[in-house]
Amino acid sequence: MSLVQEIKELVIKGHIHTQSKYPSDLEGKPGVEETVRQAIEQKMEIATILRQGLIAGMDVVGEKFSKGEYFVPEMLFSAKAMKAGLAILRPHMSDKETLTVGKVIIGTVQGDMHDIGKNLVGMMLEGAGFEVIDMGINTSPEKFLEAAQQHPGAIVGMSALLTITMEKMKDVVDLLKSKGSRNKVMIGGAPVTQNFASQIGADGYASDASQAVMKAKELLGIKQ
Ligand code: B1M
Repeated sequence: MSLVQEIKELVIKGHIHTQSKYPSDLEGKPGVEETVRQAIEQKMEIATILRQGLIAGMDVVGEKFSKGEYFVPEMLFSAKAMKAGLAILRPHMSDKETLTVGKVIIGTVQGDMHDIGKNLVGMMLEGAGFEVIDMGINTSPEKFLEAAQQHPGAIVGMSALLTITMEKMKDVVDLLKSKGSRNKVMIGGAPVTQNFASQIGADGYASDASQAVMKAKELLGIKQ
């Protein structure tokens, strides 16, 4: 197997580094970190490592999640492995090689402290080449507006896990509209539905992290 293929497989399996105990059959064997370092030492093109290794791996993970072959824990390991590989690669990337496909501002809405799903969505988006601006939890409509104004082309992504806090999403959409924002808005979280998204005037809804990647690409007109 070529080195880049190995990186892809290691991302799919979520094996971060030699000491990682997950998955148990790979414990003690090189993970994404060591393999990405090796590829850099062998002067493999950075864009190849990124696209055909890390991103290609996360694409497969997204597909597996959509088909119900992977669940949240597997996806989290893969996303962490992808992130670890990206951290090693980043200092070697030129602007051209970062291959950012678009920007997404993402935050959990005001009054809501749940961030596991939001973080997973953020990691999957990064894995797909998006620049992610993470606003954290308990994000007020004003903070979303400020970020949207700083990044006019970015998607504003909101997550809510509580039926009472999902109402805050409407406040953000209304505030953005009242200020003439042209940022697209994508929402998600366990109580959120497509119906609710349509009701409040959000541009997109995604039920899980891999759907979020597809929806973000669709909203920015990026070929899938
Ligand atoms: Co809370 N909690 N919680 N909680 N909690 C829920 C959500 C709840 C359903 C549990 C229950 O009662 N059965 C319930 C909400 C009921 C409701 O309103 N419908 C609840 C409650 C009531 C509360 C408190 C009020 C409890 C209390 O204090 N009395 C309190 C609220 C605090 C607050 O936010 N103000 C509270 C607190 C907490 C903890 C702090 C203990 C902890 C959060 C830790 C953290 O996030 N750092 C917690 C947890 C862990 C949960 C459960 C158990 C799990 C949530 C989770 O992480 N799921 C949850 C019950 C459950 O869901 N089984 C529950 C895994 C995660 C990967 O899924 O977040 O859905 P999810 O994200 C998915 C999709 O929704 C989607 O993609 C993700 C990945 O596939 N998605 C997006 C999410 N965001 C997206 C954004 C997008 C697109 C897709 O575009 C931008």
